[in-house]
Amino acid sequence: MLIRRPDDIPSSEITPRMLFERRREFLRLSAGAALAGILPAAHGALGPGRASTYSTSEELTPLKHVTSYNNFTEFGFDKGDPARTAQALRTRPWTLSIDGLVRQPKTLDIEDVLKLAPLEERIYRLRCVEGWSMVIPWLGIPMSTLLKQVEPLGSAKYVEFITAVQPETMPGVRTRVLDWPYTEGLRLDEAMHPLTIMAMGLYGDVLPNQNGAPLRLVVPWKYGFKSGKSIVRIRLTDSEPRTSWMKSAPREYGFYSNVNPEVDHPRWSQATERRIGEFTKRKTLMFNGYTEQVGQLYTGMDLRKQF
Ligand SMILES: Nc1nc2c(c(=O)[nH]1)N[C@H]1C(S)=C(S)[C@@H](COP(=O)(O)O)O[C@H]1N2
Ligand SMILES: [Mo]
Repeated sequence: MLIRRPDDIPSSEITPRMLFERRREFLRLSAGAALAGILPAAHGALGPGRASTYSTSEELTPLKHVTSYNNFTEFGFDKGDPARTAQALRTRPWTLSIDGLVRQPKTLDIEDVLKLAPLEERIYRLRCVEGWSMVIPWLGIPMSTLLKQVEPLGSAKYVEFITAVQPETMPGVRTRVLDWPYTEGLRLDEAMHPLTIMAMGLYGDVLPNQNGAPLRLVVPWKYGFKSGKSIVRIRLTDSEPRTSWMKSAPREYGFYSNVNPEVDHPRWSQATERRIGEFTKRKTLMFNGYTEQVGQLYTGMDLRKQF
């Protein structure tokens, strides 16, 4: 097999994935990189850019789109707002509390969360409920690793994710569009599923503020809004938590919010999506394409009613 050196390749042929890998190579080589301490020492079990059970091999969405086309209502309502305004977000000091129905409630400093386990690379599709999607190389740890730290009690059935409120830095929280803080929720078995991660980086670097620094939930088979950004607290409960979106529009946003092309949003179809950076629409896949991994979590449920 002929392997071309990057220098031989015209820049028009350089793909986001190649940029991503070069960037990681650069970070690996630069001992002084701020991220050196938190990046995996080796390329991790998955190997660089290779498809695995957990990663898609689809083309990555260019970094410039991932960091400039965002939903982060605390920082404004236009897709371009968070890239500018979220620069004010204070991400240090930062603590994460995990409490509720657990044997060992804990408040962890962000630096300790970063050291809990080696960061793993996961290339996931992200499908927004509004009908667009991206493919993003996340760095994170399984949510189960985090939850095991506090030893959930047998009575714990659900997990609530509570995100930061910084009125001085977040213009959005001075409005009443949502009931702040932005909260989300999962069933405990969904939160413990190996696909569910707490992301701390993307594209081989620390998480940009607009993508939910320093800690952001990622649940790839659910609509993007389930992936709460800038999380400060995780609470285990015995009843289904009410989320910010359920409170604001219960007919439109259910607790499960699994990506499902067969169940329309009351105001639009969910059958197709536009990959950011592309023009033609593609079909939306059941569970965002993760049926093999997560389908069994929902056997016996009527997904039209429990949407
Ligand atoms: N705290 C918080 N988290 C949030 C949101 C938000 O408004 N506030 N928006 C959600 C929505 S609707 C989507 S589609 C994704 C977008 O993530 P991205 O900007 O990293 O692509 O973040 C989700 N997480
Ligand atoms: Mo979204």
